[in-house]
This record gives sequence, C-alpha cells and structure tokens, in this order.
Amino acid sequence: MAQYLGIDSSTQSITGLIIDTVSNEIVTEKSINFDKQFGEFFGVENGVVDKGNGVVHSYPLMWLDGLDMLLAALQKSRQDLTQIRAIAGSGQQHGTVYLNKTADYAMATLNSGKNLSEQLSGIFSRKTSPIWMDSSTGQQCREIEAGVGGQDALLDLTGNTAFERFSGPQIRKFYQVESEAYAKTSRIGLVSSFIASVLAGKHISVDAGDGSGTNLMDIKRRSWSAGAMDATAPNLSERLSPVTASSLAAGPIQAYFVDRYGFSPDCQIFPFSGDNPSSLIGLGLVEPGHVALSLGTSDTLFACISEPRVSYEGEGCVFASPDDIHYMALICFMNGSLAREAIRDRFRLDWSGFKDALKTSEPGNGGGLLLPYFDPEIVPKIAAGVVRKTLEENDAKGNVRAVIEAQAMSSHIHSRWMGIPITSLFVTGGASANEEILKIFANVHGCEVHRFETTNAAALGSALRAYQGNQPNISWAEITGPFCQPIFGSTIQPDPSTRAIYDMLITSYEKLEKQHTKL
Ligand code: XUL
Repeated sequence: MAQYLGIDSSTQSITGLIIDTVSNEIVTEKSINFDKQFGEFFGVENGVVDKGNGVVHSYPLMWLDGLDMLLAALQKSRQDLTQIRAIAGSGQQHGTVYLNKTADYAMATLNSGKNLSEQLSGIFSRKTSPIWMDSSTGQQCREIEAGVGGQDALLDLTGNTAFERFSGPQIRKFYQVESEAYAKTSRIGLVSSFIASVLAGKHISVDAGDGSGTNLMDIKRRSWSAGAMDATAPNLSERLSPVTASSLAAGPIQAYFVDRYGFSPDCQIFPFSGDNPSSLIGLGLVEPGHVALSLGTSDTLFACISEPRVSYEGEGCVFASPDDIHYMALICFMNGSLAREAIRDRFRLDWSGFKDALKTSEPGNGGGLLLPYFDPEIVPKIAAGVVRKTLEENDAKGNVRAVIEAQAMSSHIHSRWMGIPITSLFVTGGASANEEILKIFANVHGCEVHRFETTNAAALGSALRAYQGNQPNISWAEITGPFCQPIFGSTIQPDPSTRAIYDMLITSYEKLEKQHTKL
C-alpha cells in the first residue's frame, strides 16, 4: 500500500482526501463543515465573520479545531494512517495569519493529550485573519502600486495588479491601522503555510503557488520581491519565511499527530499551496494548453501556461503552478449560472426545455447576439446591463442560444492573452451535464471538450502533490493520469462545418462588447 493525504483548508470547511497509488483509487474523503461544528462558538456564518465595510475575517483557531476533528474522523473511518507516506495541502488563497514570538516554541512542543486550539490560542498577534472575501483595502492597493512604480510595474513584477483580497494590501492595512500589533508580529503566514507549519511543528514557507496571490512575490524568480515588500510594510522580509518550491519536503510530521492519530513518524509534510493552484493539479492540467472551465455560479477558466504572461486589460490572475515548472492563469466570469438561470426563468423553461432550445436552434443564431451582463461583470469589467443585437427580446430559442454562445465566445476572446492554443477543454460544474452547452464550447473554441466530474479538486491535487514530492522520478502526467480522467464517453468533438460561422460571430461579438465596455 502507498497512500497520500491531501488536506484542503477552505472557507467553509476542511477536507481530507486519501489516494492509494497502487490501486489508483481515492480511498476516502472526509469533510468538516465550520458552521455546523463551530458556528455557534466562533460566531461564523459560511465560515467567516462579516465585520461590515468590506471587512471579512475568519479564525485560525477554528481551522485548527477543524484539523483535529478531520484527522479524528479519518482515523475513525478505519483508515490505517501509518500507511500515509506524505501529506500536502491547500488553503483558501490570500488569507493571512499573524503569529507572535511564542509561536515557535508552542508549535514545536505540542502535548498529544490536549487539542491544538487549547495549546495554540496564545500564538497569534492578531486573533482573526482577513480572508479572500475582504474588500476593504482599496487605498492600500493604490499605495502599493504607486510604491513599485505603477500598476503595470506591479503586474510585470508579481503577475497581478493589486487586488483588495491579496495578502500584501491586507498586511499593509494591518501595519497602518494596528501598528503596535504589527510590531509584535514575528511571523506572517498564509492559511496554507500556517496549517502546514502546525503539522510539521515548525514554520513552513509559503509555496510559490500561493505566494503568487500576495502581490509580494516576483513571479519569474519565484521569490519575495524586495521592492514589493518595501512598498507594503516596514521590515516585512523579517516576518516572511523565504518562498519555497512546492515539491520540496519540509520535514516529517510532528509527534503530536503520530501519538494522537497514528501517523507514521516518517510521514513527510510538503508545503501547502493555494486552493486554485492545487485544483490545477487535481484536474490534471500539467501541460500548457490544458484548460479547465468550471461552469458554476460564476464561470471560471483555469489554464496551465508555460510563461508568466499577464493581461494588461485586467482579464485574469497569474499564479505559479505547484508543479514547480509551469504557471496558472485564472479568469473569472461573473455571469455564469446567474445568466443561464435568468434566461431560463425569463422564458419559464426547465433545464430540459433549455437543452431542447439549444438542440433546435442553429449555430451562429442567424447573427443574433446578447451581452449577458445580468450582474456586474468582472471580465470584461462592466456594470450590469443586458444588450441584444439582431435578437428579439421575446425569442426564447434565440435568447437561450445567444446566452451560451456569448459565454463561449467571451471565454475564447478573454483567454487570448494567455498566449496558448487551447487544445482541450475539461468542463466541470453543474451546467457541464448539458451536452448541448458543451457542443457550443467545442465549436467556438474549435477543440475537444471533455466532461470531468470532481468533488474536491483542491484536496485531490494536494494528495497528488504529496505523491509527486515523495516520488520525484515519476512524471506529472503519470502521477495525474490515473486520477484525472474525463468521464468515459463524454468527449465532444468540434464540428468543422461551424468554424466559419463562429469566426464571423466572434468578430461581431467582440465589436459589440467593445462598444459597451470601457476596456
Ligand atoms: C482566488 C480567490 C478564491 C479563493 C477561494 O483568487 O480569491 O478563489 O482562493 O478559496
């Protein structure tokens, strides 16, 4: 038996997933929901505390209670945890954890008779952690950009413009608003590195994948940038451990977990990464040109790219891939299911009626177009407002086709900056069950589309990272292959007869979009 554990510490829950690399199976998956278990005690809703004015925090102590409970659940499910050779993990990106000088000793000397939160409650210089939903740092974003020579300079340096939720602006705000507490902070970690550090009993560095979500990392060198740190807060370099490669073992698991949960003392801990970079691996996107599209509330396009290219139009984020070779592009379109459901409801259809409308309407929609901005759109950045061209407002079939064609064309147009030909598209999420939708994406992108079903790509990606770190001579394709296969028989080929139609439609869609956006 050779088993690996992936742990994903996300906003609402913490999940553990064990893979067996002899039988090539996911042997177990357990999740602890924060609201359900600790909602009353910590006063969280959906795992967070909304303090108003865009301030959204959570409790690192709650994440530790979740970790104890998760490992107890795995042990109880009769998993022989001595078989776990290595653990890697992921955390919700961007969230920061602030530790005081007692943390080193406390983390290294845990008593397995007590739980983690009892013993570690005194290690924080800030009791709560700002997380990715926090949008209260607009001023700090502008200051950091100015401090490194402007928005494009920060983009070239770190792969991203300053975002309110990113760690650097959050750290700067803490330094400005709570300067005494900042002075008492000896270490700042991310959600990912904090959980890894507790498992190893010492500070574990931030990996390059999650480091890219800080506005502090030189994306090409995969190390902290002195210029970005200086623009963020004084003496920040003393408070950050150096960025580490994702596949570099950090050391064995500490005795607490061996004694309490029965892990082997030889079980290795690998640096944890961000949830999105780990999902890239969990979806098997380890070669440039491999692209996944998640059709959820919002639609997210993830790609493996070879160089840290950036979008000067603000069309996406770039992170280092935890495969330690490639990069990850992430584009988020707000009007995903929101728009599909708005059209479905407008014409009083169910999903089967929606599918029929696609089946019985013509590719290209006779030139009819719709800009589907039911809610303010992120890419392209524009306020809410639906626009129709050569399309009747009460034409049910035409509107259904137009919303899907718009989404497919938008994902095509706004992924060009990644500079890769998209050779295959793995589609996940609720709407991927509708094969008529997938046909449109295949035709617009002119590539094969495969359906992929995954419950927790981040935890699976983490388990696969632990496997690869432990067996570095096995290629990424061999590591991910057995676990990341599309649903059998789900592949849809593009129909070459629609190429000319969609080439023309893409040109007119782009023109219409430009007329209505400030890009
Ligand atoms: C990505 C982002 C979110 C969090 C969710 O930039 O902010 O996807 O990672 O956990």
